[in-house]
Parts: sequence; structure tokens; C-alpha cells
Amino acid sequence: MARRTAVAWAALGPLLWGCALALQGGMLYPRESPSRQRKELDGLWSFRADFSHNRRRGFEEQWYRRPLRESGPTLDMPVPSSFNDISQDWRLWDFVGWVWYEREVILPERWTQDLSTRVVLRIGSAHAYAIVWVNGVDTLEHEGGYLPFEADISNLVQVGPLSSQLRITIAINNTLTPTTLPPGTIQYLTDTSKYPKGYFVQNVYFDFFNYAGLQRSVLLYTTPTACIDDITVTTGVEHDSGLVNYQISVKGSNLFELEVRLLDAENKLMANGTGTQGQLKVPGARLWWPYLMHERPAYLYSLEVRLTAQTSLGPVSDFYTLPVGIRTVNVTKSQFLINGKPFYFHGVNKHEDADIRGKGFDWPLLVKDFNLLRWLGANAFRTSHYPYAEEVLQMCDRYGIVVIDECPGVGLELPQFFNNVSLQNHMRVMEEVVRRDKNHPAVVMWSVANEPASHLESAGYYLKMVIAHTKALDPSRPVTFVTRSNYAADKGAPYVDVICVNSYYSWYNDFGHLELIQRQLTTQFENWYKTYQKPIIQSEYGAEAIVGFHQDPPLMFTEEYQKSLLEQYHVVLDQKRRKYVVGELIWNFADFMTEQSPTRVLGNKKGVFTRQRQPKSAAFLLRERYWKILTCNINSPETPNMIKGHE
Ligand code: BDP
Repeated sequence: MARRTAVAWAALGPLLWGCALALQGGMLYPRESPSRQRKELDGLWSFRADFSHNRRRGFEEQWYRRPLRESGPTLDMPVPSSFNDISQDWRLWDFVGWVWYEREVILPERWTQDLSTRVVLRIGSAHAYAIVWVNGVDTLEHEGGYLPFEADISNLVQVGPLSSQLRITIAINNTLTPTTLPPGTIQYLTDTSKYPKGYFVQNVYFDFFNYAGLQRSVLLYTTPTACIDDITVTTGVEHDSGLVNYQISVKGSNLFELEVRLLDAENKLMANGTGTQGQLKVPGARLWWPYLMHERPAYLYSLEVRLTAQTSLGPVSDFYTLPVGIRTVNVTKSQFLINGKPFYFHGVNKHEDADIRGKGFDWPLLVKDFNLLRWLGANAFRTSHYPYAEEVLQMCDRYGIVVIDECPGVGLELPQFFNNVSLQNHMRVMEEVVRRDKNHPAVVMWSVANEPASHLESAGYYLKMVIAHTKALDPSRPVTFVTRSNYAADKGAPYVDVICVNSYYSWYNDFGHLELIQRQLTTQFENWYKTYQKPIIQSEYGAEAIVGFHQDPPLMFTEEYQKSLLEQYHVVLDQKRRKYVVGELIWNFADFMTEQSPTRVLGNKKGVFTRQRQPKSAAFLLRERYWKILTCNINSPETPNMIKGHE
């Protein structure tokens, strides 16, 4: 991939895209347009956890057949939110099993009477397995907690005079199994001198709380019965022209015409085309640049698609507008190039995590986080350890924050997790991730896993297959996974484009011995580079600090220790970043909740911000560093303006 030019990618894009995609249909973000309406279902839903012994009472009593309140007491549950931290009932905090959500909705009359309208129910995510009933009819099932799914419910709502009343019931199970992503196991504790009969716990192999529920928005939207089903865009640059390759699929009609227009940010027409695929050429194109790499970063065009189709009910039109950033991504032996220029990732790893709402999507939190990222001078983050809400990626596109998009392949620690069923599932999940996120210019690389047991032979084959599949799905982006294995033992590294390595020197090893970091980190980088000659990202490093704990000389868990550890890492990163190290991502942006354990104090405290987004000392250190990297890195005349604008 490294050696192919951007132009070659651009030309191949339309031919290759989608070839390997086994999923049926697209998953375009539901946007309003002259032909499409949205009805948000966020707010209060009725809720009940099934505490019955086998957790199956809801199915035995068919709770979906009648309003939930008729089968027993319900709670008010906000959506989007995790359910875990909402109630005062401690049993809900770490509940494992089925929970039931229900919402009654009245539809606009046109949606139920106009047979050329298609009504779709879309669930932004439901962790981890969901079954959906509409008016008691089994409509949809989905496995996997961090990705959207939807169903055409027109047949259910266009059936008679009373059909404008809709009851949506969603049963969600947060049990993780050895073949889910992430995997988990259920352990029954059978010593009756210690545990009651049937007592079980869920074991997870990752370090964040397994929050669950309807954590992203649920909505209904309409399209005409013949509609734009999916759009895939890849971009390239040829001399000073931008190239936008598009491929469009249509559903509901075989007799249609497509018109495509590319508008600039001032709504000026830059290029147009027709048909299901083609290439638009934009002379003098403004490229999509990352934050702080250009005076006008994150430039977005709009791709307006207009469909006119014949249906049995007559002609219909559908419109969809997709934001498009023109940029190229390339990897060489020692560099990560965006638009042909070396890009250095200086940023963070995040989690979707906050007080009370858990992993529930929240606009104030999102905007605050982006303000903090910009304050830090961060230009990138990794979606550790699952794909974040689509609105997050939209912000990244608009702010120029570069993303390593990671799937929920976290906790692949046990040998039995590398089996064929898991592999098939992992590939399907990558299909869902790529299908959802392929058009975001901010996404520059896919990460298929975090810290799998990549020293195992079986993991080598498994990772090879998942990476190859992801590359076939999207030949336009590099692919990686994040490792903590030793360079000599890692069986997956031969297949990645960029080595992403996590290390916790003087934290999990030789703890307290900050003086060893420089030696150990230098050895780490040199060994990896000598073996693979691929660019390297320090994809995690950090230390825990409990805000307000101080000690000098520094001791573990104090703000001084966290700062000093970071400083030691930075000495080596500064030596290597001019050579082949292309990024550093701190672990973690903010403190976050984990399962309870004797090694976690109300969660993981490696944040440079607290869970409430207040800075620890390390945040100021990082801020100074990131802005300094910027001034040393860019010699463009715009640099002083960029700094002025953001200080
Ligand atoms: C890394 C994991 C991350 C953990 C971190 C830690 O990738 O999920 O939270 O360690 O222990 O190995 O803080």
C-alpha cells in the first residue's frame, strides 16, 4: 500500500469498493432532506430488568405482546444512556441478562397513509444483543453493542386506521460470550457454603465498565420507497485537482436516474456527474487537512445526490447530502502521510464514559471534549476500544481531528477466543464498521483489535484474516491492531501497515523506577523498527494519578508521578519522532469507570483530565508539549496564525 500513489488508489477505488462486503444494504447516517424526515425517539422510555432466576421471564410471559406496564412495574429510563448508573437499585449496576425498553410513538398521518413513503426504525446502538418488536411483531435482531442497525417497518405501520400508534419494545442482553466482540465468559460459582444456588458472575477481559442499554439515539426516519441506499466515496489528488470517486447503490427500483453535484463550503457548484459511479474532478481543490496542519483545516465539500426513480406507484425523488473531505493517506517505511505530508499523531485515547450516563451519548459532553482536545493541541485520537457514536466522527471531520477507528476487538486474551466462529464474527463486525465509517475523511486508519494475545500461533492466523478482510473492504486506508506483545513474539505484526505498540514502563513493570523508562523505551522502538521497518505509533502509555494527590519526589498515584513518567517518555519520543515514530497517544484522555477490583479506585485514573473533565497537572504538561511539537514541525508561514488563533 505504501508504494501506491494516491492517484492509483483514486482510480482503483470505485472498482474495488464494496467487492468484499457481504452485508446487505448501506447504513447511511439518517439526515433530513427534502425527501427524508426524522423523528427522534430520545427521552424517557419504560424499562424493566428481568431479575428472574433464568432471566427469561420476559420471553415466557411475552412482555412484548402488551404495553410493558401491564406485565409489572417499570422504571423511567433515559435514552440515550447506559442503564447502570441511573437507579438507586444496586442490582442494576452490574446486572447481567435481559433488560426491556419500551416506547409508544404517534406517527404523522402521512407516514402511515402514503404508500410511497418508507418508514425505517434505526437504533444507534444496543449493547450487546438486541431483539426488537414493533406492535408486538418480531422485527429485528442485532448482535454487537457499538454499531447501528435498522429495519424497514413500513409494512407494520401502513396497515389500517389505527396504525399511527406504534409500540416499540427492545429487549437487550449484555451477556458477553467467548464468540462475541468483545468476548466474555459466564462463571457459575457452585460452592454453596459461599454462594447461593445459581450464582454467577460475568468475566470480562478488558479494562472498562461493561455499560449497557440504549446508549445512542433511537429514531424513525422516512425515505421514498425507491431510495438512495448507500454512497461510497474515495478521494485522491492529481496535480492541483481533487478527485472524488463515488459509488451509489439504490434500492426499491431498477429504473432510475442519479445526478450528483459537488458543492464547496459556500455552496458553489464545483463538479457534477450522473449514474451509479463516477469520478468528479475539482480543479484547485481545497484539501481536508488535520487540525493545526493548515490554516483552514477540515475543509468539507457537500456531495448532493438526487435520485429519480420509477416505482409501481409512480415516479419518486430522493435526496441525500454527504459531507466529503478531499485528502489522501499513505504509509511509507517510516512515515504516515496525509496529503503527501508527514503527519505526527499527537493526541489521546478516549472512552465513551461519564458520570451517570455511562456510555450514553451526550452533546454537552461531546462538545466539552472537543474543546479540551483543541485546548490540548491534540490532533488525533483512537476510538479505544470500540467504534464511537457517528456524531463523534462528524465532529472530527468538522474539526480536523484525525481518528484511528477501532472495532470492539478488545479482550481477546484467551486461546479459545481465536476460533472460527469468532473469526467470522470479527470479520462481520469489521464490515459493519467500514460500512458505517468509510466516508469520514477524519478516519485515516482501521484498528482491528486492542492487545490480543498476538504471541499465539492461532492469533497470527486470525489477525492475518481479519486484516486482509478489512483491506479488501477498504483498500484506501491502512490497517493496524494495537499490540503489547514482545516484538520477537508477535505473530500479527507482519500484516499491519503501522506498528501500534502499548507500553507501561515504570507502571506495570519496574513500578516506581522512572529512571528506567528511557532505556526500556529506546530498546522497544529500536527492536520493533529493526524487525519490521514500518512506522511506529506509541499507541498507549501513561500512569495513574488521583487528582489532588501530591508527593515530591514523585510517588505512584500522585500528579507528580504521572507528569514525571510522561516526561521520561517524551525524551525518547523526541529522539525517535524525526526518524520512524509517527505518533504518541496518551492513555487516557479522562479517568473512566471500570469493573471493581483491588487495583482500581473508582475506575481507571490514568486520565490527564478527571472523569468530570478537569485538568490534572499532566494536562498542562501535555498541552505545552503538543503546541511545541506544532511549532517545531511546521515551518509554514501560517503557523504563527494557527497558534495565535487557538491560544
Ligand atoms: C492497556 C489497555 C487499556 C487499559 C490500560 C490500563 O489497552 O484498555 O485501560 O492498559 O491498564 O493495556 O490502564
